[in-house]
Amino acid sequence: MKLSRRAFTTLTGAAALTAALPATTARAAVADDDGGGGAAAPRTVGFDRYSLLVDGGRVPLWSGEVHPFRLPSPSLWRDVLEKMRASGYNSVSVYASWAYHSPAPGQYDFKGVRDLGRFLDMAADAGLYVIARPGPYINGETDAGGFPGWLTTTAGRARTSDPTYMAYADEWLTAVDAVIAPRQHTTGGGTVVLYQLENEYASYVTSATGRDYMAHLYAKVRADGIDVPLFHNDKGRNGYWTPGAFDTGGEEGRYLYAFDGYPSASGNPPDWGYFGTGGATGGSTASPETPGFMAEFAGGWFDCWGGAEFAGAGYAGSRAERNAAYERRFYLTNLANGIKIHNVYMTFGGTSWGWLAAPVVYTSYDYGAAIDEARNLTAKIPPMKQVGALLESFPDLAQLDRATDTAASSTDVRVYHLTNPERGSHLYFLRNDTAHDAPCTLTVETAAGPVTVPAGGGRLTVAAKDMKVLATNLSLGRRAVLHTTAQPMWRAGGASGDLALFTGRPGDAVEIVLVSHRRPVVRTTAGTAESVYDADAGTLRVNAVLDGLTCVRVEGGDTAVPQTLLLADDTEAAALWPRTTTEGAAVLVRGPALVRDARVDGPTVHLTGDTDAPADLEVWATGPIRAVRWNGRAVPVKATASGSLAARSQLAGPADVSLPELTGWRYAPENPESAPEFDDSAWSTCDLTTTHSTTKLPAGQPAVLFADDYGFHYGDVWYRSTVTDTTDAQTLSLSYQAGTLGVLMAWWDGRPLGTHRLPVPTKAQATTATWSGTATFAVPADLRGDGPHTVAVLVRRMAHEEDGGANDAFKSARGLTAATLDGTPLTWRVQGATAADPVRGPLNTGGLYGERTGWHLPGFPDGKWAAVELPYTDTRQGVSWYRTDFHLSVHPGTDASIGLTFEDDPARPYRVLVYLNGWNLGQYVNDVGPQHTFVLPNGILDTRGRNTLALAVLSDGTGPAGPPQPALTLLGAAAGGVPVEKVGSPAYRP
Ligand code: IPT
Repeated sequence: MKLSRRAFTTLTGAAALTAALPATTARAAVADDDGGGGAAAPRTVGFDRYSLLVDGGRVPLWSGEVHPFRLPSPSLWRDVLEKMRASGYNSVSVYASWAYHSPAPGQYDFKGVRDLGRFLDMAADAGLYVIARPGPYINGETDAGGFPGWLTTTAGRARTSDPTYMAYADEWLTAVDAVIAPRQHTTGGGTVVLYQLENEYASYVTSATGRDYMAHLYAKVRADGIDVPLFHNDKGRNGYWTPGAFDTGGEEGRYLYAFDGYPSASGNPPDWGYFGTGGATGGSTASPETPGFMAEFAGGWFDCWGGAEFAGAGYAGSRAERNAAYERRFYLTNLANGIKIHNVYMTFGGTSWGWLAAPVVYTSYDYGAAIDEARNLTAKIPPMKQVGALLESFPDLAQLDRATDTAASSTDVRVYHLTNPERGSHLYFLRNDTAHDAPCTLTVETAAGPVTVPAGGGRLTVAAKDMKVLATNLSLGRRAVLHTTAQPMWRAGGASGDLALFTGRPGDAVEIVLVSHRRPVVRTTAGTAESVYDADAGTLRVNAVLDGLTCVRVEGGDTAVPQTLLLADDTEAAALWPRTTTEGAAVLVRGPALVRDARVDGPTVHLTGDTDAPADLEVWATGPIRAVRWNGRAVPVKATASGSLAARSQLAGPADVSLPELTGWRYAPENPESAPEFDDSAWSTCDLTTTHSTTKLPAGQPAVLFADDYGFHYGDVWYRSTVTDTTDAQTLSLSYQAGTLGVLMAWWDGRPLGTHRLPVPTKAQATTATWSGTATFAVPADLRGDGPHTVAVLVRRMAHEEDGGANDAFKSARGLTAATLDGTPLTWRVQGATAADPVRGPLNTGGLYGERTGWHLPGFPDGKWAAVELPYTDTRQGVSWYRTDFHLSVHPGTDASIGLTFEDDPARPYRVLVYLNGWNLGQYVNDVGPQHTFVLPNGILDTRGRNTLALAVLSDGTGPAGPPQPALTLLGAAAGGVPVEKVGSPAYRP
């Protein structure tokens, strides 16, 4: 074997890393420039066909989707963002929901839980680039796909060049762009590097309507000062809205093509055609001059009411279906296909609190994502961290061409062979689609010619339904890898030594061959490894079977600076936290559940992070360090043979969290609206005769009854009608539309007539059906006769449809659509939610009497309500409220994530709106499910103080309505966390 030294570049540690500087470093550099008064280098975001170019340097984006509006506690945004950065993501992608920020035309709210700018600032502080996706249309399983309720009543087709719609869209864009523009990497002080114009806009691709709309959005966003590259998210790789497809004012070079992918997890990962396979477009990507850009790729999937999507297993089922091996197999296939901007939808799904959820989903939007709804890092995080660190620390992956096809010795293994044209490195992505492990050998290209690996004999294994990356000609800084069968994860170099980390499945036999023209000293300081020096070839071969952590120290030889090789199996890698500190030095920390931040100050490493149990702490650094501080406290350490500092004793885990039982319940029945004597004179009269709804006014109906047309956009609506002569009255017929699981209840002179409910969706129906129904009730014989008589109707309207087809589906009516007594229409008054809560926003409450009167709020005087114990058995048709206060005293150093859990006999037909301190945190539907636990976000939940819980229970009167005794449940606990500020929760005022 003969080694050509010139076949690949061996860069020094510092130079090799500059191309992939994390955003914090970039920000720090700018701050210095400003402070020093010197001319700052121009800040640019561009791209070529390989990758994004930030300030001229290649940056592949490894991004995760998070929706600030699905976590109504700004302090916790920081928690999630820091967890992402620590877990290898370098970007976060965010939808902004127009509806969430706009209670009415012309009104835009970016305060409190709606402070999008604060979220973007936190992302920058955490060192994450931002992909901004503010709509106007987002979809995202949100009510009306993110369109505000008030837009349902406007003229003109949405998502087209209709001038009325575009004027409203402009209004939103003006408001949201004022938040985003100052936070761009280019012209602002933040890290926004990309901006999405529209989402899966597939309906008007070939018409002027669509082209004009897209051109309008492009011009509008530019006029608002958005200067970073713009893109559209194509629903699958259709080649829609590629550069040149619409007028970008001659700026094709500042517009990118992007697409999304949600392939079945049980099939094989698809190729996207970038490297000439799998595409219908003649062997190239749909947009050959722009980098492969996956604006969304499935990081899980959503579940529907009734849980049909995961056979009742809920989001645990989603997480099992798209697990860690799925992530490796599908995401590495994406990278092998040349994707360089990769966004995983969702990475933290959060909660569709209030009335945010679209008809297709229930309250939890956990999504089976890598970070769960309770903010825990799941088993899906380690692969993300492994790949994220690989992309960030090995510039080889930022620029890849397809290389000569090659095959492994086993036909079970599919090989993608790529090469970096500038660095001479080769990457082999090996995938096994079979259900059994596949041992094989592979002939790889190295600077010393072809080598069949493992060179030391035996075979390498690609696990069943899994994928891994092999590499050759890879610089570690001062030394170089000729080939490795262990997946490289991270490297860093500095004065005290170079560090390199490799990973794989537990039990994997791996081989790493280093170039070393002179014989080095090799010591295995942790675990077991075998090393063989070949003086003729000038190589050092290291073989090991992955089992926890193996540490091999290579000293002397070609350089005096030691090289530490760390070989970690996945289990061990989960507790390894590589960090490039703001000073440019790098540390690798082993042991804790999370390392949020690392700072090197002289000989001291300052670390912040979390432990979820007593944990080891061991620190490697590329510079000379002597002391370690953890969350502000000095940790006694000793130097190890592995070149690290290790804590002399374990870090403490979290304090015990004890949660009180919920007692002291107070009870009040509601719905005075059903009683004949109720005064509805202040309600709106249903007197409109025209509507912009896509639902036609039913034949024979003199007036529009749709709730939206009277300004009631979310939650429950009441209707009342007075009937005079009903001597012969027989049948009351009530037609309504309400979204999945909608409910209608009716009363005649205060007496319950019954309940009608829309069915639980099947898997197929969950995303398609409109959900309307007609209830017919017999007029009670003893309540006929001379009037007046009163009909009262409550409609639980669940959500507006989304508008994925750009066909105004979100304008489909909600509430009553038609109402007749023996064929004769009635006249109605209607009432929904009163003025929007200025703090909690328009989606927090509907039109229940208790909601209109403040029964959900802390401080409401419930002293005269009846004291009850739960479970309380109430069989009324209608609404009842239960309130209690509870006190928590979680240790201040503990981040406890707490939920509220309901368990009951599923035969009981009732549902519960859960109000914590006045915030509507979701809807429990006892006889449908599948959600039983509701996450109570800290900040709204006071973990060291008093909280008010109010439950609004809606029952159909056919059986015991509960509710059961709910329990506070601990969903996660860590010592550490972020400081949590209280979310404003205004109390009741008479
Ligand atoms: C894609 C949407 O862009 C996104 O908003 C969300 O709805 C996601 O799906 C599903 O969670 S649409 C894709 C499934 C074709």
